[in-house]
Amino acid sequence: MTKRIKIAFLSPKGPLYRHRGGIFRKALRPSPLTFSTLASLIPEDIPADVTVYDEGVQDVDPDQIDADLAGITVITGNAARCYEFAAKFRARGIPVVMGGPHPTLAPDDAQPHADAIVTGYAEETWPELLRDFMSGSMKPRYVMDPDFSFARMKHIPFPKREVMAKKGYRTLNTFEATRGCLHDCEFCVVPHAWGKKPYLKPIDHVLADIRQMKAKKLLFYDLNIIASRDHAADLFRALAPLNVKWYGLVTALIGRDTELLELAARSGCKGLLVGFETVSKAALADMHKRFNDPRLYVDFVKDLQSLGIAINGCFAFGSDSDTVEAFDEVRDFVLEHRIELPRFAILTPFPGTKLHHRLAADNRILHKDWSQYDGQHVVFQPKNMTPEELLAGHRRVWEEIYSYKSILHRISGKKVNFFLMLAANLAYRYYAHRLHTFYNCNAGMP
Ligand code: B12
Ligand code: SF4
Repeated sequence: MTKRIKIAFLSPKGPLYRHRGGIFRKALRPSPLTFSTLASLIPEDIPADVTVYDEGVQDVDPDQIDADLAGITVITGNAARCYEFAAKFRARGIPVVMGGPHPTLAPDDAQPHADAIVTGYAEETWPELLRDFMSGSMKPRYVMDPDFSFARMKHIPFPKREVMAKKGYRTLNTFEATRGCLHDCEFCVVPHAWGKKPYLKPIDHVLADIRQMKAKKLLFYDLNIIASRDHAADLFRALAPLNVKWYGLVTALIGRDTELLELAARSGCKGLLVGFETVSKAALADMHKRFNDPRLYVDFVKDLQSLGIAINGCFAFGSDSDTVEAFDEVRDFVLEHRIELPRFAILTPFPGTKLHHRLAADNRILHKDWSQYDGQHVVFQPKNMTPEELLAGHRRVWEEIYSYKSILHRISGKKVNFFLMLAANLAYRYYAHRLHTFYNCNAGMP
């Protein structure tokens, strides 16, 4: 009989995302799909006990974890902490497997810290790795086949959300209808990590998953749910009769497609995360994101608001065209158009991205302390301001936008759910006014 194995899945976190802190007793975080997906892919003939340790919602002491195999998910911002955890497991003879965006983007960086790394999506490679592990022949690296698609999987299992249950997430109702994106924004990890194409899940499968979860309020983790326009339209049509409320991520291109936007609204869309990035045409050109047109933002925002869709608007500071004026320009846009839930990042040259290569070629990468590659630190030399100005301007915008007065101004008297928006704004406010306490740093430099 095959021996039963204990698999510990770990998601170490950087300080801002580590559990505790915040104003609410329960984490507002929805459950990631990483480990529920990996758990569902464990072949049936490999009996395994899976335990998930997520520092986003619990304290984790790797020295106390008993396992035959540790699987760690690594994003760049938490890579240093992942490596710390991995060293502790390996010192006790527990083999470590790493996967996720960072090993995919920078495999040679992750490799020395793990017994095996998995790059790209792991639907095919993780089961193969487990079989090799059971036969004592685990290889150091498993690479996603470039032709991987959901269509060629014989069976797509539903994520095993029970492995995430009772951990204090706000909801387990997270889903994905697609992965990847077809655009090629210079700063984005997605085209480099997974190629410029969307990976589409069959709509029947997505709907069956939503039904079996009896989900009425749900979140799509898709990086750009409209990456395939036809798939998105079919999905929205199919969602409509379910009478659900959903939240997801899109590009501003949805604003130019009235039919798609109305379909989204009719299907129960109540909130969209939109990458506006900036209100400057020149900065958008720097980012290779010319498909965003700031002249159309105003109407787009109005359209979403009239459909009762709340906007989680994302902005990034630090492009080559940005001067110190950029902070006030973005702040004024957010206030004037009353973006319900804005968030601001400092442009971050994640390894592997075109932005990273360009800045490295120009000798503008200040350091590779990955713990500061989190969108909140300055890790490169900006063109038209100093690193200190970039850090200070970004912080100032967070603080000004998350004053009580600004919160009420942005969310009152709208079609969106006021109490939900208030709770989300207060949670952001907590961090907005404490960024410096989470990051005990000087201009982002180590
Ligand atoms: C939930 C989420 C979070 C959560 C938790 C993420 C975590 N892992 O710790 C929170 C809110 C904490 C978070 C924070 C941030 N996030 Co985030 N997040 C996501 C999100 C939306 C969903 C993750 C998910 O469930 N995906 C679905 C699962 C099925 O896919 P997956 O995780 O990629 O896993 C597959 C493979 O990668 C692989 N795999 C992954 N891990 C492992 C491990 C093993 C052992 C194996 C074998 C395989 C494997 O197998 C899975 C099946 O194929 C993703 C976007 C996305 N859609 O993936 C971004 C994403 C991971 N986040 C990203 C970023 C940039 C951030 C932030 C910097 C954002 C910010 N500005 O604050 C911070 C990080 C700060 C920090 N210091 O750590 C980037 C990663 C970039 C990078 N270079 O690392 C992503 C890809 C989004 C993007 N558009 O670029 N995030
Ligand atoms: S549209 Fe979004 S997900 Fe797609 S490449 Fe650009 S930033 Fe990345």
